[in-house]
Amino acid sequence: MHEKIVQGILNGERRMAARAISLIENEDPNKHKILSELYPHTGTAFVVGVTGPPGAGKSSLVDRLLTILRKQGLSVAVIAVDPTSPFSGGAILGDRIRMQEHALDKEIFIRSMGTRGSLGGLSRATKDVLQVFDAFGKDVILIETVGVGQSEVDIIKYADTTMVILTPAGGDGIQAMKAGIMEIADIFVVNKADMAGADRTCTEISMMLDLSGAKQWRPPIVRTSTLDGSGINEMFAAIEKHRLFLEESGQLQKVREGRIRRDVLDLIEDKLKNTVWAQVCGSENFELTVSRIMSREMDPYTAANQLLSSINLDDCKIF
Ligand SMILES: Nc1nc2c(ncn2[C@@H]2O[C@H](COP(=O)(O)OP(=O)(O)OP(=O)(O)O)[C@@H](O)[C@H]2O)c(=O)[nH]1
Ligand SMILES: [Mg+2]
Repeated sequence: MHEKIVQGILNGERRMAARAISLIENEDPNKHKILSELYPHTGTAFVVGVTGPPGAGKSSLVDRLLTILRKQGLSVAVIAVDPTSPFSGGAILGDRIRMQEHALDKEIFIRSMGTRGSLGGLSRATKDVLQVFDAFGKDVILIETVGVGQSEVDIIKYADTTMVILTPAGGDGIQAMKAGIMEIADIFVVNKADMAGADRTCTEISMMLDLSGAKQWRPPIVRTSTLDGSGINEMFAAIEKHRLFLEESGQLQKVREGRIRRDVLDLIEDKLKNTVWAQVCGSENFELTVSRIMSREMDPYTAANQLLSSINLDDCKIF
């Protein structure tokens, strides 16, 4: 079955790409074979992450960006990651409405992902779906993530260019904003610039950038309004500029290499952890050991040592 899917994807059959994505979301055992065979055909898509607080206008900006990218003749995929949504396998209603016009375009693939059906973690599933779109021949992949919890930091695991979307109303929030978000941004977008306070938000971001010291790339701050489309061309130009910077400075290679290194280590770590957990936590010996430690008959170091020696890694395989 997997050969048919792989061939279909390489031939540009949308239906087969959708099949592969469902298999990924359901942690189907065939997923690994498909992804392995697709892998030699990946690495050409440019991935743009769009993150920011709920309601900042991420989907509206993605929609505007789609129009520009399509005018350039590029084929695009959109992955909307919603860690708070229990639904997956279709478009989130709001996004579906917002991107309705594009949903009919054969060169655009829009996919929403929620927590359901991604047992291996949303981050892993997102990465796998990216590979499918990449092999499918998409030139650009846009990933929208809501900036809550870990997800906004996760985005740098797969995005080549990360745009952080803020709004004037969120002005106070910028101070409170975790340092993390400043570090991940390659481009700042102050959306809803039609509202009061955009100047102040831009100044605040600029000041924070001054404080964070000189870097090879200083993230530009772009003001946009999706109501009248102002600043959208500038936003696209900023993405282009960053892409050129990555390519010309050799950063793109470097970042992607680092990502591969971490990806492989993550896979090993996850697998090891699950194997060890299953063997240790499930054993009667573990409960006994815990009570021995409680009564000071044993110490945690000695206990860990003993438990380690009983771990069997023969079946510790990814697939
Ligand atoms: N005034 C104004 N409203 C905007 C602008 N862009 C988006 N909005 C509105 O802001 C609301 C949220 O827009 P979305 O594009 O759904 O924002 P989002 O960041 O994707 O939202 P979530 O995915 O729910 O986090 C909608 O009601 C939009 O109409 C803008 O430039 N100006
Ligand atoms: Mg959205």
